[in-house]
Amino acid sequence: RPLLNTHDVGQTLHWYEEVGSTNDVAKGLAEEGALHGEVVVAERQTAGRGRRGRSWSSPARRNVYLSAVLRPDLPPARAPELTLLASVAVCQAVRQAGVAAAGIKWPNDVLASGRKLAGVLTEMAAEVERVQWVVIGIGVNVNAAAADFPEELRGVATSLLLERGAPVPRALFAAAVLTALEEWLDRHADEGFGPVRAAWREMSDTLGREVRIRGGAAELTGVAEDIDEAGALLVRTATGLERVVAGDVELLRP
Ligand code: BT5
Repeated sequence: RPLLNTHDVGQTLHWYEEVGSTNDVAKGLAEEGALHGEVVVAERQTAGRGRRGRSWSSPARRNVYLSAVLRPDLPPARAPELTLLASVAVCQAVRQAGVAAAGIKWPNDVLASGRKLAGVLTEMAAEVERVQWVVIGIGVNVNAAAADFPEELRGVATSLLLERGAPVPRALFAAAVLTALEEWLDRHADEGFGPVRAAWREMSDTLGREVRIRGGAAELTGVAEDIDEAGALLVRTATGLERVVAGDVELLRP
């Protein structure tokens, strides 16, 4: 069985020793007409990005930093489904790599032992009706040791190495992520969001938990009950059920 078991995703690979952000490189390629499934991967990033202008710590040759150009046949309003889909693919690959207890924090984090192991950053360009391209950026801490993280991330971030106690070959792991990503994209194209939603629920570290949501339309606290058919988080608050489409989730109790 080949390492990379895909038709499209990752079959064209743009490899860099160093970039600012793989998402920025992938967006440039997408604008120039890159095909569905082209992937940018880098050994390190000097300006790795999270959401809302936050940064992504990207030490050299320890972790996986990659971005896939996708051309899904979707209206722009459904693009958020792809963030959840990518989180499911990453969580699946992480579990296969031996971290069985990994789970997903809505919308884009993969956690283990309550610490962040991976993040997903989705960006897109759309016309009125149709998505032109989506870039899905994935950062996974693979072989980072505690000392590879900046001070402020110690106790907040973890890696496959720290969770398993043994290193994981990065190329093998990246191939597993891309293979899982394509499997879920194919399934999403054929069957819609339903199967992704079911897998997300099973992998969720968020549902049933008391959460505080910040950075979205409003700040609120309640119990995360479910995700809806569009991937929005449904939170039961003292005053009713709130539908959250964007924001940062803080898990309030174990
Ligand atoms: C994310 O943002 O989690 C999305 C991260 C996406 C990174 C990939 S790497 C390849 C591609 N190219 C890019 O430039 N980006 C993508 P957010 O939910 O906003 O979380 C950011 C927060 O996570 C930061 O403010 C830190 O608190 C924390 N953080 C930063 N680096 C981390 C790391 N390596 N591991 C764990 N947590 C980290």
